[in-house]
Amino acid sequence: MVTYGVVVQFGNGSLLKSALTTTARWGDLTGPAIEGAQGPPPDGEVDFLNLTGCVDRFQGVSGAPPLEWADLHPGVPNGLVDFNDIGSVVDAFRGFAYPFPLPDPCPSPRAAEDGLPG
Ligand SMILES: [Ca+2]
Repeated sequence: MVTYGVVVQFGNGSLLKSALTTTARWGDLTGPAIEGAQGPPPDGEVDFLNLTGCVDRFQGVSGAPPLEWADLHPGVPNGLVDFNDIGSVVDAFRGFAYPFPLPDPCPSPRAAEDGLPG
């Protein structure tokens, strides 16, 4: 899991104060069902539920996790959920490390909190 600070810079150069967000654990794309929720959010566990969630997204099943959560392969999402994504969930379930290069470093969370670039 990685925490990012997000800062928006408008065309006039003004900055919108940021928010911090943390990625889900590798392979964790859903959690237990929540009544009335479409695609329950990740719960910190990588278990069989995540595998079935990815298969459900592949098959277009109603209530499956969103594409953005199930698109685990390649490292830069390709907008598709296919057998490579399902295989990535299996690999994560088996305890394999995240296989893709990490993105370039982002500004520190403190700089993001202050609304500062870089
Ligand atoms: Ca994919």
